Amino acid sequence: EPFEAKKTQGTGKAPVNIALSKYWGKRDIELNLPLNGSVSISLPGLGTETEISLIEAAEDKVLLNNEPLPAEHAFAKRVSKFLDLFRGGDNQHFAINTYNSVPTAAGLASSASGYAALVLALNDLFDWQLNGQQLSLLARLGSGSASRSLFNGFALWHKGENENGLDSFAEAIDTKWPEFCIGLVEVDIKEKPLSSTQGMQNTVNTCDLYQAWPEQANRDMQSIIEAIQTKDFAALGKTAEHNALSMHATMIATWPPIVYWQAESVTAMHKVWQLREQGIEIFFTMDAGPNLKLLFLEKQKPAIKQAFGDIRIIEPFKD
Ligand code: 2P0
Repeated sequence: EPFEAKKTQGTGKAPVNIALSKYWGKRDIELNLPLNGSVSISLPGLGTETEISLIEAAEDKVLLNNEPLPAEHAFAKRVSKFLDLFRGGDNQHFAINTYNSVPTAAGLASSASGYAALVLALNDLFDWQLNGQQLSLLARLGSGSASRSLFNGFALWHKGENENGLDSFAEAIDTKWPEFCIGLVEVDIKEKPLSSTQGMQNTVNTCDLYQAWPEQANRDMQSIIEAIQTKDFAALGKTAEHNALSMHATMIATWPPIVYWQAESVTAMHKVWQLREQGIEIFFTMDAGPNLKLLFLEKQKPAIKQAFGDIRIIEPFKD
């Protein structure tokens, strides 16, 4: 009996992740099957913790950071639709309490850690004892990038070839890189104006430049995997920054245009390029929001702090 609770409450915890080569565009919208593979790094200490239990009620009860959400709230609706996959019967509903230690939807993908934590909580509640690949596959059904949040360190999400999606899951790349640092330049943490789900749909449908994307993305993914394995930071940084800017180029060439950048985002980019001209190895990546994520090695920390002030610095293999 797959949907019989083995305990009164299940819990799960998962980190957010930042893609070094990005996921942008689906070949199957229902199953969240991507048009290209992607590689990410998880940020320990930033993420989601979720508790889940079964209730006899007419609908699910969803709490976000202890705030009950109305059933018609977009987040509650999306979670309930995902939970439809796991109901034992019509009157079987869930109470979910989910805590985010990142501002929701600020471009630090909380949907990624959210669905990964939710799948871990379900696995705990129902005692499925699934492995990382199986958990990743289920998390992908909630949100594509969630497939990568089941793992610490670097993760690789295989695009997969099958229509059923059974080969589209992520796995850990088991290279540890203690000197690897990420700096968070927070330009704006307000809710983003357009969801990634809608944004990538619009891009696939209206952007002529998008044709070139899947091929570049898959090439970048291979380069980044190689750079991780050989600890070639210059190659990793260059490929990650170019990949992010290429993704944003497809967004900008979408109609209606998708421009997540703000003026301060561009100012921060120029700062990165100036530092590079001075010989400091620093690169950036950006997601569906205005914030920059700086990529650098530990030895550059003083220079980064001097240039960017008191930004949050994450050391994924030390924190
Ligand atoms: C990424 N992003 O690879 C890319 C880069 C945003 C920009 O994955 O529709 O929230 O839930 O599968 O996973 C954000 O997209 O989209 C994302 P859905 P998701 O991190």
